[in-house]
Amino acid sequence: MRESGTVEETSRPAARLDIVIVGAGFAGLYMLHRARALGLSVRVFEAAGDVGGTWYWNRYPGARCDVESMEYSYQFDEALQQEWRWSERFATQPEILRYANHVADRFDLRKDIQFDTRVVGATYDEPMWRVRTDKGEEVSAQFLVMATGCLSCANRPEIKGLDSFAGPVYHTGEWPHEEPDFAGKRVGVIGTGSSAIQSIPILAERARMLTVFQRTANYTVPAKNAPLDPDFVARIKADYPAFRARNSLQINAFGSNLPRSSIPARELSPAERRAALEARWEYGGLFFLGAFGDLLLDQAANDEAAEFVRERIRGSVKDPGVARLLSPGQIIGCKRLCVDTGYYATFNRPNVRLVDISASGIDEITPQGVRVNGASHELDALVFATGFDAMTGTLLRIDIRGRDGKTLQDAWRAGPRTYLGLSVAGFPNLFLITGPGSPSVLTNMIVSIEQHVNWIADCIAYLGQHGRATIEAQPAAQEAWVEHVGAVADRTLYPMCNSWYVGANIPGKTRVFMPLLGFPPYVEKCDEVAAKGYEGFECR
Ligand code: NA7
Repeated sequence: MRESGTVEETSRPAARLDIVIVGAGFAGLYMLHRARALGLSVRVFEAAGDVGGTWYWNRYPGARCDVESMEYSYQFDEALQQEWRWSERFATQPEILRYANHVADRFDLRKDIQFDTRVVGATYDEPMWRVRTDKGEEVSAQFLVMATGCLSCANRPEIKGLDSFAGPVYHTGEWPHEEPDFAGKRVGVIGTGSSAIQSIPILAERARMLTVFQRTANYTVPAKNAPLDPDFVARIKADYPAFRARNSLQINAFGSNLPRSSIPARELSPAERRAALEARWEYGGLFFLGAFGDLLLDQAANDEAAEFVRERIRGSVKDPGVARLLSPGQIIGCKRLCVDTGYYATFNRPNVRLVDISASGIDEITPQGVRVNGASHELDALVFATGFDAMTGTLLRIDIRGRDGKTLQDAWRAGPRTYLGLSVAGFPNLFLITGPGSPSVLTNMIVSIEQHVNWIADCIAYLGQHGRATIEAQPAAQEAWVEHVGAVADRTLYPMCNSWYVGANIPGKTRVFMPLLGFPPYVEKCDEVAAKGYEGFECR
């Protein structure tokens, strides 16, 4: 199957392809590689000027992965994983972007990627998808794969007066390629999520004055980042596949070097609980949440871990009033835990000030700065670290229309509904990579991406081998799946706070816990569905 037809030969559709992939981040790159191996004609559309997805856009100072670098890479090619060298325990954004570029070059992927092109619409016109871009181009394809990422639609809150601000305004998720010069400037940061927590220590060093506007205090644990130990790397590379296999058995598909404890907090003595928390704090990173088997299941266990972090905040921040403001009250881990280098200590600097906006938000933005509770904070530059319309935002801003013209917006009005997070009833031959209803953001994303891409590629091959042209989720299977995702979450503390996992950060967004907890049982289910001839799907 090769591309037939060109813009010159036909007016509509301009090109007939086997598969269109939207996005050239880690998901799109690997999907392209697998599609080629199947002999499919393929084109990738990418809004950015180059590959990398999340790591192309999130180039704010301090941007770094919170999954260890030896795990945050593809495993599909042994030579690739042997040859690539990470320099630190947690890789920086520039290093991860270099890796994405290396993969694109190594597998000669760019020639099938159309950059600077945003897909604006896709309509199912049986048996093909017609895909439209912002360049006025239209192509048709049998399969449409959305490799659009989970955190790719920046949340820019509407704050009164924003347009009047005299200085430059940045968003961490759309950071400019030319690094802004903050020397001598008064910089304001709105938000205290992961992006803010990574960037604030660096911005504080660069700016004359840094003002942080905090709506909700967040928990963060030290990364304990360091250069990678060559012996550690050699041990992993001596049998990389076994290391990958151990990680994929973890609930979040990473972290087998220090697995989550299976012992509930109540079965430990106070001294043992304390020792477990201290050991995990010293080890650094997200491993902290694995101190007790029930840390995200039991309120008392969670309270103890939360209080441990608050104690550390009081120990780091000299001004007790600031320490109190920085101390979160919510469940630890039910908003994504942050991982930092020097965050709390940054608030001891004389040029950093914390402004509490929890009570009534920001009054307005003026040409000179930000007003809160009637008080003006004068600024030369403003940084929005306000996150994303996560998991659904990017998909819903594309005009996707399935069978009978039904829009995805309509299908997801009461929250996203998928079967396995991979497919949507009424939208034949449309695949989502790490879509809502799959473990996605609760896992090592690259592991989840590879699992999805492999499943989709195998599915397309199966259809070809069995003379079938379409696959579509059955509504009943989808309903059961949506219920399952919710039921799994409801057994935990996760749905209890205002996180982006439930869409609470976006005004008006339907509140549904979107990712599925538990990678290993999910993989088993996907494999079983495929083994049973794509159970829960209609193949025609
Ligand atoms: P997050 O984690 O969603 O954080 C966004 C921050 O911005 C958070 O502190 C929000 O406060 C704050 N926010 C959002 N809207 C507003 C408004 N309108 N006014 C004031 N403050 C606001 O995004 P990140 O980019 O930091 O991290 C996203 C993920 O990327 C992260 O979880 C990692 O997986 C990597 P709130 O807590 O909603 O009160």
